[in-house]
Amino acid sequence: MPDYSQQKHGLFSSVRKNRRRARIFIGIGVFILLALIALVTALIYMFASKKHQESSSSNGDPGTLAHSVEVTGGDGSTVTRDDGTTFTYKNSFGGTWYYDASDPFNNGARAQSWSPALNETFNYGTDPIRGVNLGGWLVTEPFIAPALFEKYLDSPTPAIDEWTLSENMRNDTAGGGISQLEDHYKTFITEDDFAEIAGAGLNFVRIPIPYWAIETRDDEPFLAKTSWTYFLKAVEWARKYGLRINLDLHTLPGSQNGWNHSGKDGSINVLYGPMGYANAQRSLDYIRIIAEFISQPQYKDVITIFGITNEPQASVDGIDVLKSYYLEGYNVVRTASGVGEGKGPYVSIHDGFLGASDWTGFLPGADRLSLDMHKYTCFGPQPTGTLASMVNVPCSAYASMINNTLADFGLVTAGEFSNAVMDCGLYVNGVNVGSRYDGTMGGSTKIGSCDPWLDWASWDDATKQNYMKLAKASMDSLQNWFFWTWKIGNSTVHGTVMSPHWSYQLGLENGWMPTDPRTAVGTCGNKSPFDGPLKSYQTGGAGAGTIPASATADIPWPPASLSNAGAITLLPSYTPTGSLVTLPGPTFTSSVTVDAGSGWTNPSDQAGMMVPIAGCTYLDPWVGDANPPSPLCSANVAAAKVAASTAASATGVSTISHAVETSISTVKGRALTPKRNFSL
Ligand SMILES: *[C@@H]1O[C@H](CO)[C@@H](O)[C@H](O)[C@H]1NC(C)=O
Ligand SMILES: *[C@@H]1O[C@H](CO)[C@@H](O)[C@H](O)[C@H]1NC(C)=O
Ligand SMILES: *[C@@H]1O[C@H](CO)[C@@H](O)[C@H](O)[C@H]1NC(C)=O
Ligand SMILES: *[C@@H]1O[C@H](CO)[C@@H](O)[C@H](O)[C@H]1NC(C)=O
Ligand SMILES: CC(=O)N[C@H]1CO[C@H](CO)[C@@H](O)[C@@H]1O
Repeated sequence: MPDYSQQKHGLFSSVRKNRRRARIFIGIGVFILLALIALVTALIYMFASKKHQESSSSNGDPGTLAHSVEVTGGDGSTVTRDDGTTFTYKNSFGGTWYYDASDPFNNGARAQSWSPALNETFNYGTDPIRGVNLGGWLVTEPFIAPALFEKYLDSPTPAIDEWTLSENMRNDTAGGGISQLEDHYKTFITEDDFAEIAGAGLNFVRIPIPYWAIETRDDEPFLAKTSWTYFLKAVEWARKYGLRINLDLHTLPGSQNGWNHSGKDGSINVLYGPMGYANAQRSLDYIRIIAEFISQPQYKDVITIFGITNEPQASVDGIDVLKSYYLEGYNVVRTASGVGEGKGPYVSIHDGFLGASDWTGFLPGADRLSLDMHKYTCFGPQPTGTLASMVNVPCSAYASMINNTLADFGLVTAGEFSNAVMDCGLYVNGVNVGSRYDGTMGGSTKIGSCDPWLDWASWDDATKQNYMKLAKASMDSLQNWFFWTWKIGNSTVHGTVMSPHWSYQLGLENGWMPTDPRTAVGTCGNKSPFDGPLKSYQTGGAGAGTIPASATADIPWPPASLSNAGAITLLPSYTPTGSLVTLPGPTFTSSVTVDAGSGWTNPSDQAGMMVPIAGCTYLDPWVGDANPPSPLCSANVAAAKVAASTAASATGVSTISHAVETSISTVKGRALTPKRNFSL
């Protein structure tokens, strides 16, 4: 029997609390009901008389009106989807949805009785985060949405990442062109998934989005801006079902890790290599634009965590360079949001795969900084033992580390983990890469066949029970977690899900993921897990935002040099003279006028977008190994740059001043057009 008593918001205490709450609710409920009856009567009367005035032949339909005031409900209630169709809400955990067309930003929904409603305080460090990723949706991945890629496997340039997928789609106008991506956004994740996620006992979703949700430049083939519209739908669906969002910026221009899921498989060009500084400047703008949007009062209580960069490779960039970038990213977010609880999101930084100890003591006093770790065991040496022998591995590997990090660093989340103990699964290592486990990956030695591990329809009860134990051991030891990922799509070639260890939904449907994730509590036998409170500044309380100068002295932005590139002063850089880009809010079909915000929280945050300097030379942002251009800029621009940076360092400002750059572009009398692939 799991030890629920170790959990502050555990099953038993919440039952007692809920009885008390239930009595209060019944009282409030009766009052609301009476108020509603009065309102409906008044509305029907108004509607009927208005109709009567407009046209004596048309009949007002009070039934429709009465229906539209059903704004909330729990288990068994009928929900009207945003497309007007209906379904029955299933949530046996006391969750209530909430949607009122005349008050669409109402945050009254609650995912479960034991999770705070969106308009209540979530006590980070005490209230457990139980989440799933919506991977492969707004950032595609071959192993999550294989059908998209399988269509273009035999093309001259096979689709292996979203870059080549987009190129293939654009060429394939007969097959739907690039709008096939929007079809995927429309169908892969829908409102029903959000309802199901709340009904599965989960209270958070982590949503990867690409930088091209904001814009693309030059010949970047990605579908620009469209995914933002679907992210906005996600926000409104999360709001409706009481789920909080961890927004994860999953791709940066140039790629921060060189992996397929960063947009382009190949080289790292952020904080590394000759375009590493310019791409980071551009990325920080995207972080700023997102932070300005999500910190608005309409959104801040739904999007409460912002992962500013997914999986940068610290061992490649160097930890100090990464720390400089994170400090700048933190400052960018806090400039947008303001400081202290209620002002914008937690700023979540990925550990760069270094482990918690490298981050202990990083930015003490920082306002709501959280550490993100991705815990996979399947990409290293492959297991030779039985599944049963591995189910408790997460307990020994993570439990005390996470426990200590919560006490030392502050909030630590496992932004990703899965049920995979070996690297079997279609495209799990990339398209046409094969697996270590069955020896099909270059350089690997076969341990066994992947077939039985992937044939989930034939798994026996013992196998399912072992995966269940493994999942619970991960959940219990990681404490605040996001399973990767909610859904794996079918392969068209195989007609089924080919990476079963990565799909929460498939596991729920087939009996190897817990239908009540609270049952994971106690799996690892930790009798006194950290359960808060976090230090005051770590939750936006007293002292938040006061970082001692000694903690930042060695990590200036920009750093003095980058790996595989050299001194920053010799690398291409942008200048903040571009027009600001803001993100639009959602539109509502209701005739009621609602303020969806301007897209920008802090009106005094007005520096321009980072754009090329006229007269300077740039490499392709995705260039890989190359020498920086030499000379970087034509002679008169170079002289102005030196004068400007001297002036800037005198005032302690690290970027070239707006005025100087404007005068450069005026003097040169040229448009600020980006230049690429200049000869070296
Ligand atoms: C949350 O919203 C609901 C629905 O409007 C409301 O009844 C409730 O009082 C609100 N709670 C708080 C703490 O504001
Ligand atoms: C798309 O078409 C162009 C022009 O025919 C071709 O050069 C390019 O290689 C094609 N791209 C892909 C990914 O097939
Ligand atoms: C995969 O295909 C099967 C059979 O058509 C279908 O029942 C199932 O819902 C599909 N799964 C996903 C994740 O789309
Ligand atoms: C976890 O941390 C808490 C509080 O920091 C501590 O009291 C407890 O002993 C730790 N438990 C384990 C198993 O490390
Ligand atoms: C080549 C490459 O980048 N492969 C990665 C593609 O994405 C999968 C799943 O996220 C990774 O496991 C691969 O390493």
